[in-house]
Amino acid sequence: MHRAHTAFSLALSPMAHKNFATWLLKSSSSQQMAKVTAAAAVRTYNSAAAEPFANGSTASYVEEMYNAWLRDPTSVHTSWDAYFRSNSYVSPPNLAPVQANTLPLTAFNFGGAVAGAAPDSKTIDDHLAVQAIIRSYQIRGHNIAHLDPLEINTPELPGNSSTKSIYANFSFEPSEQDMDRQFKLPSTTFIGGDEASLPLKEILNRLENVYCNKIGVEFMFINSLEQCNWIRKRFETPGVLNFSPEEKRLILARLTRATGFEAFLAKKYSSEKRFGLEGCEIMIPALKEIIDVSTELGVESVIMGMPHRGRLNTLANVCRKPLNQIFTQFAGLEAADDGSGDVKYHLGTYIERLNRVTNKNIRLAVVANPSHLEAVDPVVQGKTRAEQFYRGDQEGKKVMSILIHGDAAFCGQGVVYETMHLSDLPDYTTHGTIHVVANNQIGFTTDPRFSRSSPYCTDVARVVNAPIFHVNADDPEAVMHVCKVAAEWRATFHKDCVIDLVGYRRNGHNEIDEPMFTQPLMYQKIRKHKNCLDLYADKLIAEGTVTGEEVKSVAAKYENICEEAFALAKTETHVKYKDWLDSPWSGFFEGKDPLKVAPTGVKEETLIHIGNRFSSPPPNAAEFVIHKGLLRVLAARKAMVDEKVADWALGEAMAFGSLLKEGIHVRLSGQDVERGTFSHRHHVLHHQLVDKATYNSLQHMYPDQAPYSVSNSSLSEYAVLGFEHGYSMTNPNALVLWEAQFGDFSNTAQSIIDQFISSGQSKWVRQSGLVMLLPHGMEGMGPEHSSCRVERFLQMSSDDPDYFPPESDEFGVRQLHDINWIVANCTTPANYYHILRRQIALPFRKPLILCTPKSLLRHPEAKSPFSEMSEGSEFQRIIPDNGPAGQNASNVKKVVFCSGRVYYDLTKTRKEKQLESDIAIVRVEQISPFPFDLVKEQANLYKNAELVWAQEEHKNQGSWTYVQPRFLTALNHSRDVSQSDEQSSSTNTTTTTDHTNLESDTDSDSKSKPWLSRMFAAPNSNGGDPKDPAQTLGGDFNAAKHFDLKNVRHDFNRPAGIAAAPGARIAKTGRKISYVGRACGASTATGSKAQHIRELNALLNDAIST
Ligand SMILES: Cc1ncc(C[n+]2csc(CCOP(=O)(O)OP(=O)(O)O)c2C)c(N)n1
Ligand SMILES: [Mg+2]
Repeated sequence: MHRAHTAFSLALSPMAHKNFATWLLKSSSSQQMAKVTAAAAVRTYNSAAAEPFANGSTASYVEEMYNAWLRDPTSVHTSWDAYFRSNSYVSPPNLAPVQANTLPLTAFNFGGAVAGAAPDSKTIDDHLAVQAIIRSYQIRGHNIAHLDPLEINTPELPGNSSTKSIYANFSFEPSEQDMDRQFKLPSTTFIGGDEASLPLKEILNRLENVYCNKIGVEFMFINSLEQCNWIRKRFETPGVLNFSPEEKRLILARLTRATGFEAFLAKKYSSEKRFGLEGCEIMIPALKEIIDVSTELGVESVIMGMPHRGRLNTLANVCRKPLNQIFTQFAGLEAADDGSGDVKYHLGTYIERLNRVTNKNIRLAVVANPSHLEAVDPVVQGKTRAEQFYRGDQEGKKVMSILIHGDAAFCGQGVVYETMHLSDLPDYTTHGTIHVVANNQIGFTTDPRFSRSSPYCTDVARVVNAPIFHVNADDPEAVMHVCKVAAEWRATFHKDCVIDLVGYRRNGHNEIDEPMFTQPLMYQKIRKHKNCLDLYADKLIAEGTVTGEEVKSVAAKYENICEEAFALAKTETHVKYKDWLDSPWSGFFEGKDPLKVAPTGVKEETLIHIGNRFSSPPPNAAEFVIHKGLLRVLAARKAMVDEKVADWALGEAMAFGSLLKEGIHVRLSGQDVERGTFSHRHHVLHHQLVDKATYNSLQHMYPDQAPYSVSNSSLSEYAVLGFEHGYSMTNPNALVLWEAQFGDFSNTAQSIIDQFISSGQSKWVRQSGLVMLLPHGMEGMGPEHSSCRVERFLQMSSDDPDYFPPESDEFGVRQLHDINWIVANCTTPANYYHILRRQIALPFRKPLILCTPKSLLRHPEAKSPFSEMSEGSEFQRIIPDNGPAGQNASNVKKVVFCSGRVYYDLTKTRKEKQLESDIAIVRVEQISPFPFDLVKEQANLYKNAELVWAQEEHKNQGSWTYVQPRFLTALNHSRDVSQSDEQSSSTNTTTTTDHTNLESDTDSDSKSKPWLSRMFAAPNSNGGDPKDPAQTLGGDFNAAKHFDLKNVRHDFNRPAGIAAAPGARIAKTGRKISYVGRACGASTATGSKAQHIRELNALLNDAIST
């Protein structure tokens, strides 16, 4: 523990004999206190938001002081004098009703005072002092609570001096007589139960017990009196910590399982890393208690995110994942199904089962998480939000998330803060998350004093006013109480809260590590420390709740269960990744031809309808005052619709509108996306005179359309991209898009990109159709804001540069099926429209990384006729030259291949130089997977031409290093199948056999009926409606049909794990591709506009010359 310890007992020790009220007025520290109190009083009397400072004693006290000041300004401290002189204080009206928690002095029933007589000033002072002490316990009791089972930290630790000095001034030395005096309890405490007053001794005892024992509650920073009182009541009411014998036995049984599980693994797999929970085993009963109480309060589905520590134990004992499946993970078996898998303490799961305590059905999912600590947090939140959305659970009463953290990661990782800040945003809230910190007071080998600057590892939660419940992990009953309160808090206020389970780590970071190297003293203590189960069993035996025999028999029973599962695991020959899916989509893949893409063109009348709606003001236009500039935008849109052409914004709206019509939910999120960073989108029109009155035409396209959501996000990339990724994983029948403000900002979300988006399917068999919109283009805006670093995305594309897959009509879709993601840079609104629609038309889901334009948004030539979006049209992976050069190919001297907005510069220069017949310009719109077939076709068309690749990005950036080897492979005209490739196809056939086995195997497994998968059926033939509950109960889960690459792969793409071909860099045909453009550069662009223009002109001159 690393906290600012404070010896509150000092308040009772013989310190300077000064009464509290006098101190408040005169002491040197009083100025600060006075300001706080005065400010609080103002808040109360101005009836602003209820605030804990502004209640009880302080308000009455200020009133008293005000009266004194009126009589004699010199009788109060100068700070009060200045304050009252400033007229800031508003005296409460005499007849005003007494405010909640504000007691007039006359309400006190002062012990010893004669009834009806005015109390003397000492009585008043003493009462004020007692009230101040009650309040101090509430505010700072946690600082000296006994939270650390190891008791390593003492109040002597540095960091406590500031608070110590405050307490020193609170000194109130009651005499023995005072201790027996009755003091009226203010309405801000519940320690009295039914008693209105208590002897001082009892008050102090009770406070000490509530706030300084094994629970430390941080909550007084919360800006809601109601919430503060709610918490006070939950902890202060006498008897809250009394548990029935049954409850105690349940805790013991659960703790036995949690402890027994780790012990069993330690026994059977002594040399394996498992990141055991020893020292914090109470986390398992704690999670179960949270889930029990939440289920009782209406929750039906819990989505959890957690790191390595205790993950297997959670899967086994919280989710009740079959133990044999867990043990199989230790056996190092081959996988029977697709997916490269991940280590066992990263895999996800979901389970639907009966909660035996509440007798209600519950669905539990643990989201697969990467090694990158806390990266899963926003993903869990996005998934939770999506599940709430699809269930129509608008207040989060049925679906909730629990995030489990390590102490070092919780305070160290910035994404925790970013995720916390999503917690109360209307389009991102999950209506309260319970955070559980498995606080073992260490991070790998680093002590808290070297890993954080804050007193507690949980301080980040204070920014969102989340109460924080610290609890000693060696006190199971205290832990259960805290968990119950946390679950009730979430159900009552739908806000985040934190449980800080302060325990220790019995072993090293993993079981093979030696902790004595770095924490010798701590581990000497740990070695001598009894484990929590033994401590609790001893306690229950001593108090007669259980017998020693019972304790032993519960442990033996669980060991037997483990042994049986262990024996069963030994009979397994393969692991199955399907067992570790956190949200399978059955009903989506079933019965689908994995190579059939639905058409993306729509009827022209649909485009016209959407265009008209999109360009119209709200129906009540007369009352809805729109900005004049936007009226012009709408008029321009209308003119385009009349001409049947679309610009970028209109093309996008056509894609969204047509998908919404087909029942596909569309969600666009990112910074300033509602208007669009470049002021081109304007999906939300704002009434110029009425706050919060808005109109979003895409929500009103068709009466039975799917919901459209467009949300300006917080200024975060990491958390928001993670959130949208999580959202996209929940239901395949939704188009989820995240837009970066500028493409380069996506690099602050790099771990979401690397750990989830690029690799999600291969690591966790988890598909996602998420679209990342990344504004990209070298437009002289300086080193930033130019490039979305497309080269990085391309570098992570999984297609083989040296392998030309077999050609067929399905070439394009086969490639998409096999790749990890799609990278594209479209140059026309029509192609943008098609690629968005194709995300949904595909029979599987792949993330789409889309470079989007900036200046092209208004470029007069970057427009598309409706004919390119209507029925019969489709996405063009390559846009050939369709001018004079394309029509007379044999005369063409040079073909310039390019991608993105530079196309428009190239055509302009070509026109200026009158080289339209000599130079063809071909646009590669889908960069990855590389359109080998179409590049080959284009090269063949221009048989005699020189081939160049022109790009505006520097040579070491952009697409060049990705396209160059692939061009050469394409120019070879034939597949370069080496000897090793022939072998690889036979290897693949072997794998195929396994798949066949798997199919029969999983048919019998289909009884497991995954819960989430049954919620989402594929859309029906007329588009389907994912909201229709009849549809959400689709077919059974059948893993074999999920990603049945066996139908696709054969010898199509180079199978994974097979050595690549030598990588011919010179085409056998003798043709080559040359680079035209900027030299290598260290930055994405130059900061000088003049330099930028010089470089661009050089590029255009080089490219457009014969
Ligand atoms: C983002 C990130 N950085 C570094 C690591 C390496 N690492 C793995 S565990 C660990 C310590 C974690 O400490 P804590 O959060 O307290 O969890 P504990 O292991 O103590 O349960 C570190 C630094 C990581 N996994 N992720
Ligand atoms: Mg730790």
